[in-house]
Amino acid sequence: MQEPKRYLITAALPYANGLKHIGHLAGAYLPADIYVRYLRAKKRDVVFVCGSDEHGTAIPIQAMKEGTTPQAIIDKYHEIIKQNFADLSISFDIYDRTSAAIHHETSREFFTALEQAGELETKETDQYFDEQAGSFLADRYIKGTCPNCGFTSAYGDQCEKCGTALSPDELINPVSTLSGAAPIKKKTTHWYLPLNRHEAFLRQWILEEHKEDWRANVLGQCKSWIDGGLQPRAVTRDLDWGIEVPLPEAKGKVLYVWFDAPIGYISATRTWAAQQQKDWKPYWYSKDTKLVHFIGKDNIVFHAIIFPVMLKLHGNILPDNVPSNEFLNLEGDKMSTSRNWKLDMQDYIDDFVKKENGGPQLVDALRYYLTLIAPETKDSEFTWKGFQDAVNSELVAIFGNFVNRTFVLMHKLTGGKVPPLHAEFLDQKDHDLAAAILETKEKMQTLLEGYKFREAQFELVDLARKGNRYMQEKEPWIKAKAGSSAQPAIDNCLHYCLQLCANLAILAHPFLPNTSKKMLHLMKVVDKLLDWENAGSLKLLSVGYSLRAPELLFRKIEDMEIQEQVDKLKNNSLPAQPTTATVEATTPAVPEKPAKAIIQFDDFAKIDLKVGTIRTAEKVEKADKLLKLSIDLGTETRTIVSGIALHFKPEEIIGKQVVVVANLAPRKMRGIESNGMILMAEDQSGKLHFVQPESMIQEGAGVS
Ligand code: B3M
Ligand code: ZN
Repeated sequence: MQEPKRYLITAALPYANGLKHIGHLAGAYLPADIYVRYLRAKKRDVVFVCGSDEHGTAIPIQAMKEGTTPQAIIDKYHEIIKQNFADLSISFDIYDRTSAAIHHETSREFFTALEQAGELETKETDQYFDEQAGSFLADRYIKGTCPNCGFTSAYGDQCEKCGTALSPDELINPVSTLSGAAPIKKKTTHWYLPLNRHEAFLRQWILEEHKEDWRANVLGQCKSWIDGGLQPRAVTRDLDWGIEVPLPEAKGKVLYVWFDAPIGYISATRTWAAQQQKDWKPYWYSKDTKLVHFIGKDNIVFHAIIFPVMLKLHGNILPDNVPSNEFLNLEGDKMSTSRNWKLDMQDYIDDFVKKENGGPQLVDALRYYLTLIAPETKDSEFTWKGFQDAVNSELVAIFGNFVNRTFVLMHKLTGGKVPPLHAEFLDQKDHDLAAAILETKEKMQTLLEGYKFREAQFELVDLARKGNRYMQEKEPWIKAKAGSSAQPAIDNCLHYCLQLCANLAILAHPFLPNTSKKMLHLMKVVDKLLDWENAGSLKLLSVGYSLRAPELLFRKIEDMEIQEQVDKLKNNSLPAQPTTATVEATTPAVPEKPAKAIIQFDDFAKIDLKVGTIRTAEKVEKADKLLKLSIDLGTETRTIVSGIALHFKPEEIIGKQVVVVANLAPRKMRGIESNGMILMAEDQSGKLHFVQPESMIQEGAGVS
């Protein structure tokens, strides 16, 4: 492609259904941010769009879990995720939402255009329908026995135990998760995007035109999809959460979330352009726009195959690249939300950034480590030890150290000012350093433009390493002992070191924006210095200019800090397959136990206690301690699995009132999801007693 006139950079729209972890950050958002910051420094016309994906079954399912409405879920998580990105210096030009009116309008217009052009097909199929709830069932709303491993709570699209992808028809004894009833089959019509019509185009465009510049993992997935035979994909769903299909005969149907979500990039561009009083159209229609989608591994086919087909049919430009990372593991295991084996952006922000000794430098520390281990070509692993090493032995000991030494010596040996250069005293080492600066800039540029962020960052630190070596060899502090005859050599050394500092600020900026800013402050120069074209120059700081006193750019990460994180991860994680021995549904207070640590009122206030009435109770198969209870909380009925089967017969507790911890994270026991726990008291003899109101009261009453 010729030098593009403008760049449109997108990062996958996260579902607004929960906190996002550092695997997400490393997968799409951080590399996209590095790329965009580089383009901005090159003074390119660039817009960086992202936002919340607020449709699909993920949202109502989370709402059921949290006992609230889908709208409340998206409102809550949109704000949190948006703030998390801002706190980690991800510099979107807009963080939009797919619930926005303009997005609904853009998506409907898109669908209509394709439909009217005859590019969609309709097909009638039999689909599961819940007669009690009066609605068709999305795959996620159907549970049953996995035909592969026999797990009894497999979903209609996937068995979470053995990982097999399923279709609802394969489930044995399917039941609706809405009502618990067995669903029936009912006829329904849907609109399909016939990908099969576009095979020749996809082969040519992906496997020929992009065989050199797209990453191997992306090409590999595309090839196996195309070779596997492209099928028509349904782009509508029977669901009551989403964008209504703009056809009278499609009443009650919505666009499939993967149809509308990528259109969200277009809607976000429109909103941004309106805010900037710019024309959005060239960004999506003009061939001289370079469109790049940064995504995670599980989004590849949607961005490399399906959305491009939609764009082509709609007359838009196609992505120039779809850089996708592999997965980031954590401390020897896959990151997992259900097992709580993860590090959320929010946790890192709370534990590091917001601490008194934290702040922006620890934002950069995370960005640095995540880029160092970026899973660009294969899965990689985040370990707390690795994080500590990267910060302490690279950011602190190489980069920070070089800048600090330069400033300390400049104040000691050249009066706190940029010393003059004495050309006649320059030697080979000085020339080599100058050459290295220019060479690094060029290398980094090529690497950044080729989406090789890990290697680009390596070059950056390597240049700081060269700076340290140069200073070590020049030993200005030793020369100073020789008296004034050595001053020209000292001046030259510090002059070069200072120019190198200025260069490092420019080159570091895409990766470590906060550090870069702090360096500008130390050098008393303005943002303009950070223009990429300035890199490579040895005339960035003027002779005689006085600079600030040194300040450390980074602090060390202590052993204790990382030990705390490892402990926290292990203590908070949930087992994949709970055993009967670890029943947490009740925590009887055993008197012999040592008293627990003092907590603050705020800690207690986090617990949502409610009065409920037990409506049904039944034994859990092959688990002699467990009872499955349904508990009426007034506005909803909860399933709670409780370890009280050895103490009570199911029939004798029906109708009893209990106190429920209503906001406990859901947890699976014997394949049943338990949503809360009930409070029990244990007496001296080990007998359990219900904790309950003195007399029957309204279900849902709060306890405090
Ligand atoms: N929300 C899936 C995900 O968060 C989906 C991406 C949409 S990008 C248009 O992984
Ligand atoms: Zn299975």
